Amino acid sequence: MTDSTDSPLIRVPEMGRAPLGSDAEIRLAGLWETEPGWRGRLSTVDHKTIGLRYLVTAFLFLLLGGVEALIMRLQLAQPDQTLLTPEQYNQLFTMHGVTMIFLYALPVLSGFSNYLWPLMLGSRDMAFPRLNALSYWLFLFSGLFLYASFPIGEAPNGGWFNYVPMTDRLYDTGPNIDVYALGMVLLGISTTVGSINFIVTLFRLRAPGMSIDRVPILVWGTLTASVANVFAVPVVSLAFFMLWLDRQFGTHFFDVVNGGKPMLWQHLFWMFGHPWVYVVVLPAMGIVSDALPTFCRRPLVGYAPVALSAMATMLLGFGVWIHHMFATGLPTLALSFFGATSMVISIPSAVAVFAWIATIWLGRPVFNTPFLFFAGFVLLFVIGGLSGVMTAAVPLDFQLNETYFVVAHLHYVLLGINVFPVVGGIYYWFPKFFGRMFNETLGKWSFWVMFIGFNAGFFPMHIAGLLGMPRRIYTYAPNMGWNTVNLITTAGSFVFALGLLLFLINVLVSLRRGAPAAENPWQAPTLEWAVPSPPPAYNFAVIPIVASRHPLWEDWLDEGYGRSSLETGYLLMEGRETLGTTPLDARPDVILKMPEDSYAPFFLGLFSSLIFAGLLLQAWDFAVLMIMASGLSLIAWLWPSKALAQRVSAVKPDKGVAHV
Ligand code: HEM
Ligand SMILES: [Cu+2]
Repeated sequence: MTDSTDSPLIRVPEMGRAPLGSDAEIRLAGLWETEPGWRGRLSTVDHKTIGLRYLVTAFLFLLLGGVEALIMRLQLAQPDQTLLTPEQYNQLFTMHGVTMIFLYALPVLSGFSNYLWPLMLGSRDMAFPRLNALSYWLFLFSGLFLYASFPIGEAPNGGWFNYVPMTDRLYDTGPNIDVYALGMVLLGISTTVGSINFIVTLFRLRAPGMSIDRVPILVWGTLTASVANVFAVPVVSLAFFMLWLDRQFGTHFFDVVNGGKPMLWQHLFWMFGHPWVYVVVLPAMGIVSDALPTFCRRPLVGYAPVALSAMATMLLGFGVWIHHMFATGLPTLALSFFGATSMVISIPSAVAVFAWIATIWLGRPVFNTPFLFFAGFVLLFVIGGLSGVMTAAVPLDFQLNETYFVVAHLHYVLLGINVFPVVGGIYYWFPKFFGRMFNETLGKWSFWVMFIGFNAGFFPMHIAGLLGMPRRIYTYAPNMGWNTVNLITTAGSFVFALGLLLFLINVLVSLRRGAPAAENPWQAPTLEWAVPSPPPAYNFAVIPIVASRHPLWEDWLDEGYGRSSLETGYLLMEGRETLGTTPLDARPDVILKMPEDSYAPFFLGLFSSLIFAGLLLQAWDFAVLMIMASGLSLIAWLWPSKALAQRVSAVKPDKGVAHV
């Protein structure tokens, strides 16, 4: 337990209880609830609403990207098909990649983290609730922006890594690439502000007693990813901005005729792109590390090594980007160095895999739906890891580069390590999100259909690659020997899509008809399961005091840390308030005044997106106007508000009251 004698709090918050229905609880609800109707919808800063919005929006993008993929698979099911023109195929695979990587894979994880972090950490919201709202709106608008030119047949078409010189104005004259370039800069703002919010929240908003070694692994995963984003995203934003300048104003950053450097693009892109791969998998691995133990009825084996492995992966992840460029004619020494680091990076992942397997092995697994998804994930992780190590071998990469082997590998990694944990995670937290249980039978069906469809669809792609089928081809001749594998791949893809559909049906049906869920239907160990399902607007009626890593398992684990105090805690109800604690050992430090709902984030998001629309359409006057409108929204945002001023209490700090 922490000591309060050196607590610098000036106004000592009252300790007490606020059970459901008590005066205090009703007062809290009044303070935190969002206005109903469209006013509330546009102005809310509640992290739970924002989290769900992220999840839903990202899922819609997954469906969109999925439909694009299925159309491509129809075209490739047989040789010499004419469903798509080559240009349409280019746009489809580009938009599919862009959608999945940028509009689905990270945002969906941000959705989980936004919803869950404050609940897991014992706080009433994220550190910067309005910034959180802004980050969502910018994500939504940049998604719409990236899709704006799709209906007129001018969508980005240079592949998701958009290599110059093919994407210079000389070779790609339409608006396609400008949409991609500006859209990515806009999305980059959203990712950056979101990441900063996560970092500050972790270090300042944990419940008292939740020292840094007691946070759930999802928090570690998202923290690591957020730190990486702060370094990686500016690189790619800069690259895309430079490309836009080249295209728009004739600068020569990448244009080789005038001394520009096309290779610079590849370096900048992959310095961002490879860490990004970890950004979209580490939080998902965190989901598994937190949820799997619940179904194994024991704590995760190796908490510290797993948390450290996330960080080690990320650090090494910044030193391997060259492996995307092995075939570009780099010096041999560079090849050996980057080949070696690319192999070394599989070590921390192996640590995590062993930890999960040991947890299953030593536990008493309950084979219900979420468990199936997490166990399936472990298997896919191993296959994806193996094919990854194969491409890290430089000579083999020369052979496999630009073939379907790479397509197979990247889907094992991205679907295996992102989609499966995400769907498992939604099943797992569904009762918490919505206060209802899902249908278990349908859940199991959705898993098996997805799992079988996935392997049938994507495993044969390895073989197509070994048979020499290049990626990004819109059709092939019948005598290449690729007919059977492609037909199986297409059939498998549709089976996988069917499984995903079953999952969605389950969600939609259970939302209305599911049995009511209790607070903690899985008997899980972490704090989010201590509040009602769905959680009230204020999350915690009192800020709890945490004594161990598994606050809800203390009775039977009996680890000797004492008991957490969940019913009695800090009341904090003079306005929207939550407790700020010290970064490492989480001692009470400040009372944080949290902002009220506001329209400013929505309008700032809207106007800044319109700046980019103006740049795209070369409507300079309009862009300037929108810059001014953004400035006004920012002033409205920052306008001093009485509610945010801290009233210093006349009462002297009373050590007894603040005792934790
Ligand atoms: C229904 C599931 C999916 C199917 C059937 C599918 C199918 C495909 C196909 C056919 C291609 C084009 C290959 C080529 O012509 O080179 C492709 C590319 C790609 N896919 Fe998927 N995919 C699926 C889901 C995903 C997911 C969930 C992600 C990421 C999270 C993803 C990321 C990518 C990427 C990054 C590319 C490369 C795009 C490029 O070459 O620029 N896919 N996928
Ligand atoms: Cu890589």
